[in-house]
Amino acid sequence: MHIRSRRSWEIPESAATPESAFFDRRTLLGGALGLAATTLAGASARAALPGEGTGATRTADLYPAKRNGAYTLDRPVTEERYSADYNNFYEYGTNKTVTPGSNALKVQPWTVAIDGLVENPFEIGFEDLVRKMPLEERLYRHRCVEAWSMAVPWTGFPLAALVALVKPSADAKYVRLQTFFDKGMAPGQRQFFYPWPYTEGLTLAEATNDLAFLVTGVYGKPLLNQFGAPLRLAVPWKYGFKSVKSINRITFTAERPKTFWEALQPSEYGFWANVNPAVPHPRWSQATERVLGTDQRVPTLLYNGYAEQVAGLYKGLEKERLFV
Ligand SMILES: Nc1nc2c(c(=O)[nH]1)N[C@H]1C(S)=C(S)[C@@H](COP(=O)(O)O)O[C@H]1N2
Ligand SMILES: [Mo]
Repeated sequence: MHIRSRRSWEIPESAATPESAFFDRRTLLGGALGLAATTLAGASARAALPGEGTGATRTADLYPAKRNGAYTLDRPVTEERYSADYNNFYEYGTNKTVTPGSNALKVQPWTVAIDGLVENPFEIGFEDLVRKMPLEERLYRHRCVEAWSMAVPWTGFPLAALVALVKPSADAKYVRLQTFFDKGMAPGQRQFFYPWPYTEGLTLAEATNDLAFLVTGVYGKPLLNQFGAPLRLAVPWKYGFKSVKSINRITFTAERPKTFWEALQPSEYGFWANVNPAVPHPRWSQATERVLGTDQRVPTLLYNGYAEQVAGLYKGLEKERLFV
């Protein structure tokens, strides 16, 4: 499954590919079933170029959105041809080439349910939701736990704007965000040993921090499927696995949500997962990162460079495993 030609710049991750390494072990157990599912996906979806397979949400008129100049970068924006061709999206396979398979993701119609401990639970069509929200473009860094990174112009709206709309009740302490669950649309979800649907969570304080962003587009147009269309999260001070894709349910809870990766391997992928170069992953260093589209490794920054905005969220939580 992972046998394919690699470009030279991809090699560093073969040493540090936590999610795949874990998967490989399980695949041996899953055996033929896993293979059959993957082959099926390959057969039904012809190879697509980055840029194909989406735009189906009828929201293209909203792009490009005005850039919010408050969010700047210390590095050039990663070219789309790199970021759109090197993705983690386990619903469509465990190597980085998910674009052809993710053509099977149908984003129209798409409904988002907002429920749990809120005054105003509701279900809303994706298009209606986007048209209610203040769309803007922000330049964000993204740091995968596997030690690669990119810098992208996301379009979306603050998660805080959604929280304000639904009015969580006093006992709501966390926000759980979930990906769709549809084995017909995502062959990876037939891998029964994964705790589908992909689930992530934030404290309410994190969710209402300015940086927590619900993303609907990138590079000045609606999200391509492989980026997690039509709606994904971007929490750039945390490792990339927190930025859950293709969200269709957002639930406010009193208990800390059990996340997909935490359920699989809690010692390696915890709830907090804040970026910290000084705290190594149990199997590799997090001190540096390879920037997609380059051969360069650059130093990784505390909270991925966003310490000023988010460090205060963690006062009093020093006993927690904030950086794993
Ligand atoms: N539903 C879902 N969301 C997901 C993932 C996934 O496999 N499934 N992978 C995560 C990981 S590990 C990373 S690094 C980012 C990758 O985002 P990108 O492919 O847009 O770069 O998505 C995150 N969100
Ligand atoms: Mo990741």
